[in-house]
Parts: sequence; C-alpha cells; structure tokens
Amino acid sequence: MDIISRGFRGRGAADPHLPPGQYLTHDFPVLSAGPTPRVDTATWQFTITTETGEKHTWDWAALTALPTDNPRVDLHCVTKWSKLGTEWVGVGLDTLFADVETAADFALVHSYGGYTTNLPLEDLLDGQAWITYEYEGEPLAPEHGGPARLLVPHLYLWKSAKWVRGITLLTEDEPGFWEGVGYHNYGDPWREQRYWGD
Ligand SMILES: Nc1nc2c(c(=O)[nH]1)N[C@H]1C(S)=C(S)[C@@H](COP(=O)(O)O)O[C@H]1N2
Ligand SMILES: [Mo]
Repeated sequence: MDIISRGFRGRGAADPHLPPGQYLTHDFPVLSAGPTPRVDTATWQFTITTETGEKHTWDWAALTALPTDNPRVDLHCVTKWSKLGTEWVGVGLDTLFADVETAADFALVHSYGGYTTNLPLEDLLDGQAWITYEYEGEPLAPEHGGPARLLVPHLYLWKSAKWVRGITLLTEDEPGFWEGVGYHNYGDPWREQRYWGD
C-alpha cells in the first residue's frame, strides 16, 4: 500500500494506469441515479434476449454454479475519480454468451430500478466483461450494485450497470440512460470520451 497517494507525485510523474483527466481515489464513491433497489436473490433473474426474441435466463443458483473469474481491474468514473486494482469475483460474459446465437452488433443493458446503458456487443466478449457478485472478498454491497452488477472496466464506469437484470441484443444501437442525455455513446476513458462530441 502506498503511503503517499500516487496521484500526488507531482507533474510529469503521472501514474501510467491513470487515464487523462482522472485522479486517484482510495475509497469507493457511490454514484446512483436513484434509490438503491432491493433485489432478493430468491427472485433475482438475469436474461439475455436476442434480436429474434430468444431468451436465455439464469436464476441466482444457476449464475453462481457457473465457473468464475477473479478480475483485478482499474475503475474510471466520468466524474474523474479512478480506483486502481479492485478485486472482483464474477462470471465472464463469454460464459453466459456461449449458447447464445446472434447476429446483433449492439447490446442494451437493463437494471432493476430502470437504469440502462448501451455498448457494442463485442465490448462484452473476449474476457472484457463480467457479471460480478463479490467485491474485495465480500458479497457485493447493495449500494455498489449487489446482488450482481455488470463490470466493463475498459469503459467509463457508467457502463458497468449495477443491479443488472438483463441484456437485450439489438441490430441497431440504442442509447441508454446517460448516453441519451449527452454522455458519450462509447465512453473510452483513454480517449477521454466523456460527452457527446468528445
Ligand atoms: N443501475 C445503475 N447502474 C449504475 C448507475 C446507476 O445509477 N444505476 N450509475 C453508474 C455510474 S454513473 C457510475 S460512476 C457507477 C458507480 O458505481 P459505484 O456506485 O459502485 O461507484 O455505476 C454505474 N452504474
Ligand atoms: Mo459515473
């Protein structure tokens, strides 16, 4: 553990893990567009719906029976904080998409509570995204998206939908909650794609 935050080494010594315009934080801020929904694992479901309407659904027992990964990743919020080296347990989206037949290029992610966010389907695959349910060795706290959230760490954190309930595959892109009010459609922190037009 660093005694002096790596963000304060001075000009010219920026942490190579810190995207442009970001600063380091060691706590874990909570950013939610509304109240934390109560989601019981007894009734929790996660559904992938393809562009033809075919549904693939997992309940909590089915999700947690799948093989897990232990991603250790950096988080970058568009409000400019970054948190490095966070540790999660989750199921890779490649595992969940293994039996899904689709020709769609786009995904719209839905959460309990109504939040949505969109991204290209390819950004969910090839080891880039997980449905996570443990953070730093504990069940994921409700304010951070428990029981389960999407984790897509290579994009700004608004793409990592908390309280995730499903993914709809689309042949045409559709903006989600923040994308529809001026945030960037893609949101690559390394290209500082914060707002529409960046
Ligand atoms: N369902 C849902 N997911 C969400 C949000 C939200 O409001 N609702 N906020 C997003 C935003 S803007 C950020 S920065 C991160 C914050 O995650 P945290 O509260 O765990 O830090 O969650 C993202 N996922
Ligand atoms: Mo955010």
